[in-house]
This record gives sequence, structure tokens and C-alpha cells, in this order.
Amino acid sequence: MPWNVRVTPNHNETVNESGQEQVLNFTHTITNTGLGANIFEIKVKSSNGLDVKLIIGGTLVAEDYNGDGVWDYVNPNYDTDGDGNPDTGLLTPSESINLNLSVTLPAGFNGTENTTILAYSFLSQSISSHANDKITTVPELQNIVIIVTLPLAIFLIKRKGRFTLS
Ligand SMILES: [Ca+2]
Ligand SMILES: [Ca+2]
Repeated sequence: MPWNVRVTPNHNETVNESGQEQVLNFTHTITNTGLGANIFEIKVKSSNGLDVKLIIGGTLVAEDYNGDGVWDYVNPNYDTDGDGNPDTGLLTPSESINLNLSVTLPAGFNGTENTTILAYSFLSQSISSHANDKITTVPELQNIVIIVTLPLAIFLIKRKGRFTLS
């Protein structure tokens, strides 16, 4: 196949629920795995409609405020073919670019978030690849300690009682 692309890696992160906003960063690499030079458009999508930022080399390249797959801000310096989507610029075969996705969890967010990054060739959307960043929240540590230690304490008390009786 003359044209191809690969987005890596998938991430799987667990965070504590928080009463405050949390920002998580994920690093990805887009590689031109085809045989010819190519430009790859970048899109993101959030399963919870969260704010997602695309950052390259510390520069805000694009932002999707509501994670619906339609960019709300695009830095024109990073849209080399002027189609309204940020892109990798021309990549020669085997050449790659590193980028960061910044996902904002609103205060009190709990559950699972799947943020997807998609890269597709400016030649055809069928030449594409994607990676997924999964975020799962767990109750704050304080709650876990109670959940874990309470049954243990009851167990030990019962066991001790049994020994005393026997
Ligand atoms: Ca949007
Ligand atoms: Ca573009």
C-alpha cells in the first residue's frame, strides 16, 4: 500500500475523583508509514464532550472546546493545506511527529472518558489511523481506605472472638 499512517500509543490512566478541575496530558506519535510524502489531518473526539487541546512543541495548535470532533480553534500556522484542520505538515516516508493531547476533566467528573485522536491523509479520509486515551476515575483515596480497612477490621475482630471462645 503506497499511502499509510500510524498513530501510537493508546493510553490507559486512572485518576482520583476531584472537586477541582484536572488536566491530563497524553503524548502521541503520528508516523508516515506509507511510501510517499504525505500530510495528515488531525482530529480529536471526547466521549464525554470534554475540552481537548492539541499541543505541539509547547504551542497550542488547536482546541475542541466540546470534544465533538469539530475544532473550535485552529492555529493557522499548523494548517498547512488550509482545510480548516490542524495537520502534521509534509512528512516524508518513515518521518514522524510528536504531539500532546490535553484533556480537561471538569470538577467532580466521575466515570470513564475515552478521548480519540484520528489522523488521516489529506489525499483521502480512508487512509487513517487512531489512538485512544482512556481515563477512569476512582473515588478519593480517603474513601478507598475506609472501604478496604472496614471489612478487614470486622474480619479480625470476628476471628479474635472465635479464638477467645474456643
Ligand atoms: Ca467543537
Ligand atoms: Ca490542514
